[in-house]
Formats: sequence, C-alpha cells, structure tokens
Amino acid sequence: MHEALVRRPCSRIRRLAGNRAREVQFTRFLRNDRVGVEEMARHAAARTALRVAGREIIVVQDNSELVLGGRRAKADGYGPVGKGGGTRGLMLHAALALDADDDALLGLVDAQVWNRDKGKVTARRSRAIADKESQHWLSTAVKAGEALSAARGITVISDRESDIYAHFVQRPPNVELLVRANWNRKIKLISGASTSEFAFVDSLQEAARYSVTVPAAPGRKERTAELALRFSPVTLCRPHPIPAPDLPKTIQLTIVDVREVSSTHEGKPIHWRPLTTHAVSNSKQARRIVDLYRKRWTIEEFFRTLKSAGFDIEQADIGEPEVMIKFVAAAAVAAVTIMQLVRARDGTTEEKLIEAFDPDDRPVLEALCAELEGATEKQKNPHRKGTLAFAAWVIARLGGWTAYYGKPGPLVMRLGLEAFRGIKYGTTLRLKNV
Ligand SMILES: [Mn+2]
Repeated sequence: MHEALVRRPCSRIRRLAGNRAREVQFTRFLRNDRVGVEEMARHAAARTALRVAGREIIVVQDNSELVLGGRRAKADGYGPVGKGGGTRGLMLHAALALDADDDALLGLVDAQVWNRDKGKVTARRSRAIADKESQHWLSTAVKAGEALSAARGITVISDRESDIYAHFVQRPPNVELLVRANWNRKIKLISGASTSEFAFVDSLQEAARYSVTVPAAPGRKERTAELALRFSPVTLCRPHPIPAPDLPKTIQLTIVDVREVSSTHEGKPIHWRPLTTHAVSNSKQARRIVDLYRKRWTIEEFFRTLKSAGFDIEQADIGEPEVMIKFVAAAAVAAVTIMQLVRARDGTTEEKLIEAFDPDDRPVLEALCAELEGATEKQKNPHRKGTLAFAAWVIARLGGWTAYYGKPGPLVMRLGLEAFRGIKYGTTLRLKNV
C-alpha cells in the first residue's frame, strides 16, 4: 500500500489502483478491520525509532483539516471542518521527528485521523469537540516519549492551539515541551502576588537583540528582522474552571518573548511567546528556544505535501469516511519519504541513505546511478554514495528530472520512487529466478 502511494502521482483510488482488480484489492486492504490507523502509525514510529539513538530530537506536531467537500461529503457521513460548518472532511493530527542539530527529517512519530461527529454545531458542542481534540497533543507527547526513548533528548514543539495546562503537567518525564503561548494566564510571582503572564513579560528587561532573515511567504517578501529577546522563569496557575481537579495548582515553566523591533514592513511584526519546560539561564539559551520553535514549519510543509504537491489528498474520491481515514494515514506515512528526498536533494544535510531506505535498496540505487550518469560533469551524481542526497539524485532522475534545469520537487520524487520500486521489484524477481 505504501509503495503504491508513493508510486502513483494521483490519489484518486481508481487511478491509484491502476486497474479494477487492484482497486478491489486496495479497497479490501483499506476496509480490513485489522489494518487500523493506530497500527500504521505505530509501525511508522517504530521505523523512526531506529534512527534516533543518541541524538537530540525534536518532534513537531500539529493539526490539519482535510476539506473534502460540501453537501455530498456531508451525505457520505463526513463531519464538519473549517469555519461556518458548511464544509466537510476529516481531521489529521501528525507529528514528525527531526534531528535538532542538523534538521534531518527522521520520520513520522504519530498520525491520528478522525471524523468529527455529525451532530449540529452549537457553541457547547464545539467546546466538547475542542476538549476531546485537545487530547491529541497530550497523547502524541506520550507516544514520542515511548517510541523515541533511545534519543539523547526529546523536545515536542507545537503552536498556540496546544497551550493547554494539562499538556504541560502531564508530559512524560523524558519529554520537554515547547509551546507558543496562547492564553494570558494568571501567574504567581516570587512575592506571592499574582499577575497576568503577558503583562509580566512586557515588564521584563530586554536580554539581547539579534537579526534574522525571515523567508518569503505568499504575499510577503524575504526580509531582515531585528528581534528583541526577553526571558524569565514563570509559575503558571491552574486555570478556572478547573479542567481536572487532580492537576497541580501551579507549574514552573520558562517563558521566552521574542518581538520584532524597528519594523518597516507592512505585515504584522513577529511576536512570539514560547513557553518551555527547558530551563533557560542566558540569552544564548533563550535564542535557541526561539530557533527550535522556528523548526515547527516542517510540519506545515508536510501538510502542504500531503494536500497539494504530492498527493492531492483532498481530491481523493472515497465516499466512505472509515476507508478514507485509513487512506489518509497511509498517505501520511508515504509523504514523509517524499519530503526526505526533496530535502536531501541539495546535499547540505549529510543524511545517510538508511534514514529513508532499506539496506538492500543501496546496491540497486548505485547500479541505477551508473546507468543514469551521462558524459558531462552536470550529468554526474555529485553526492557521495551512502548519502540520502545520492539517492535523491537517482530518484529524481528516474522521475524525469534532466539534471539541467531547476530542482526536483515532490511530484518528481513520487514518480521516481514509482520507477524505483518497479525496478527493484524486477531485480528481486530476477534474483529469485522467477
Ligand atoms: Mn496548528
């Protein structure tokens, strides 16, 4: 299944399957009760776990809505997504592991896919949904702690949606958290008095200033931003109404505040207040917290790969939510491999081939490389054997990239993997003398 997903450039199941017999086979696979999302996610996390030993790991987690349609999707039984309740689809919660030092993408840690229940959307109901869905942040942190226990350290990073008191107090002992603050919580001062979190941060002395390059984004040019840094330990008070009476009354965290000063651009200036369980005692450490938080964008890139460039998951034509849920999970696993190849293509990260391939793939990739290389320097694989960049060059060439123009993207990588799996399957057959 995973192979077929990375092989086919379109997620419509009929085309994915290729022919009627395979369509039946696929649908049977997806309908099979024993193949659940949980099992697929656990399997992927176990593969990721093989790569984390002794490394400093960050796990970036986030939610994404998969919009599948309006009235017809509703009739098929898909729950509400997006604002207004007019659109229907599924929810995906995913987490990826990265090396904190060299940013290498190591694999999927968790994927949860669900269909919101189909009742009327009322304020009270959306509150209940929010409470239930907040559990995904907590359970991903638990899974990360279990699956990646061989790591030297684990920091789980997430955006403002996950600023949940229970998230901080119930984290596993081997997991640090880094969460962008969302709520202006009550905090306790050393004097015993209390104040609000954001007013407290505003009153802190600037600890340092530094400049960063903010990359271009849709509707925004690249720019240099000057940032002012503040940080302090804080004691957060348990929110009211008490979410769960057994939670401790306070928790000690560190708050870092980074804000853009001397802003000349028109957009909103940067202002983040990351909360973390890491201790921070100087501005260098505070800056590292901000730099770690910026690595969260990888999970956004992952959702983009899944939705557009790679898989067009939102165009999938599957009328049964239960089947679609499994399809999304399988596509999530495959999308990580595509991203690993796209990221490795420039050869700047020194990632090894085994971060994304099986050991027996290596001789096949090297044999293919020899065949694909041309006479000119430009047509030679510039990367060292055994690196993921070497594999990415081969896969991109197989996917139709000429080595002359541009850089291969997710679609080329998918086509290349399709070809590679086909060739490898062929060589396996030959070796077995079939
Ligand atoms: Mn989010």
